[in-house]
Amino acid sequence: MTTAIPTASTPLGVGLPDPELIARLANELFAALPGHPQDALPKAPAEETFNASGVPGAQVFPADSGPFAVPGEAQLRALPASLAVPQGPVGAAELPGTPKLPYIPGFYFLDQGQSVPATNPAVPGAHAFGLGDGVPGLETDARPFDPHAVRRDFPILSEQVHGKPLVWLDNGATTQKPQSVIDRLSYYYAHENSNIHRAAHELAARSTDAYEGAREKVRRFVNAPSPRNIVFVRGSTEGINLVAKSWGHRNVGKDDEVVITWLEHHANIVPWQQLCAEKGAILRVAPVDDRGQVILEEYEKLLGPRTRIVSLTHVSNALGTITPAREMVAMAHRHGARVLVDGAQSVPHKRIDVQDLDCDWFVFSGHKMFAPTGIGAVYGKEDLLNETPPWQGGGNMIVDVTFEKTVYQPAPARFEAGTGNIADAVGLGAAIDYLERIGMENISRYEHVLLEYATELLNRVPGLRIYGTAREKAGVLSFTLAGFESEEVGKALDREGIAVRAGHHCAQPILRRFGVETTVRASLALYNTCEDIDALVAALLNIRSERGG
Ligand code: C6P
Repeated sequence: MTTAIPTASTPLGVGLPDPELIARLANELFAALPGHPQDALPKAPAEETFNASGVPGAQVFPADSGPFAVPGEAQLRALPASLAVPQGPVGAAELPGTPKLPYIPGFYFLDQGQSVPATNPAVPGAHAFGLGDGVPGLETDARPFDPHAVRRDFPILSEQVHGKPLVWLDNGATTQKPQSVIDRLSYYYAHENSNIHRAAHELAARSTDAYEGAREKVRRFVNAPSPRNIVFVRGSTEGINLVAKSWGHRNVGKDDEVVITWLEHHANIVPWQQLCAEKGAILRVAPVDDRGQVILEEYEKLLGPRTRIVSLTHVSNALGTITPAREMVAMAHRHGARVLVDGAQSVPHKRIDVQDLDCDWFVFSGHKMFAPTGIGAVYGKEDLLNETPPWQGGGNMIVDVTFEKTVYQPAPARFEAGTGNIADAVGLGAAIDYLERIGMENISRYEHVLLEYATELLNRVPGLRIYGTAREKAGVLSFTLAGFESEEVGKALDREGIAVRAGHHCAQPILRRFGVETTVRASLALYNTCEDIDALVAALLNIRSERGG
């Protein structure tokens, strides 16, 4: 179904700005689109949420634990190109024209008979919390992935900001928390709070079980062989520093080389720069092409006998590029180098398998995957962790202390000196339960549909340029709007209740590679919808119209 875009008597960009007209035309534009891809997904019942509270006795339990279904590549088909927005005379200079991309937003159909396999294998102890472990017999009973039902799990998404409904598009900075994570934290403090590993009393046992249970969930989430591979840290930044300042300090020497890519976040540049400066080592940087993809031939040329470590991002926070991490790890290993993968931006969006990646370390932050702030993890190969000296000393990480010497615990305790962030580790476990209940494959596929929809619409906003067009891309839309500072756009969007990040995204080198100091960044998560994208695009059109552009 198409709707003709009406002819305007005041052509946009030529006559006086008319916000009402812009708003009406924006509405017409959206109406003329063939539909929101998400609308073709089966709907969950209005009252249903996907929350698994993770708290014994809590009421917010899902009706069942069946697998979810979203359209997969084989299941999707776009409507014919004739449904693309027609070119019209209306404000021809300004109104978006026909789609430039081969992708045409359209209706998608889900073969109702198909189901996505259960992703959450039975977990010992999960029943105690009523969590979404695979329930035998439900595998063929596909339940819909309904982003609106997902949204109901996140109380903050019902907030009003400046009198407008909150549109949270700053997920790259941090994600919002589902009720199950919030409940799990209060349950911990109400019933389990104690220091861990240190006492014979009941609460110490409860908190230790909860903390170590969370470690097991992280192990399962990244498919590590053992919980001994998982070290709790504050987040990705601390994880990278741990490796640089412990393993790096011991193993990188004068004239050795450390390789990173142009895509890196400052957290994956500065610790290596510091290490190189201290040791007289050399930092080498693999370049990217104009789409923001690592140029593998150039990367390979940087690898050699002096390369001690490669540290690369899995997903770029500034551009959204998904790097060919598995291939890059293998290439580095062929040269005898160790590899750290920064998973800060990949964990909320795609299934992680550290054994398949074969990386030596993998770091991530809980707060970017719906868990609390101040907690994250380092996965490390066990022998590597155990041959690496601790980077901090204190309680919890020792076997024996005399004034002459200290014997350290094996991993992971040797890297967890002092009282850790126990409650938030437990909260991270609850976030993992939540994600696994929905299924990471389902999340990836849904976000991909959303990314394509958003890319299509944003490309129609006059003067808007998207940075980062990698073939493999996660839900990050980094853009500039001609004639506007990024901060100005960010503030104007905020007035509409739309939260994006505007600035350098702690990734200055890659923005400068594209000739800009700042961009506006909208970053997606599983609870975002096409309506969120529509709101963003309408607000951007308004911003332009207010300036008379
Ligand atoms: N990027 C962003 O808005 P911490 O702060 O330790 O949780 O994560 C650091 C970090 C490391 N690597 C990548 C790829 C990242 O994106 C981040 C955090 C946020 O893009 C905050 S600057």
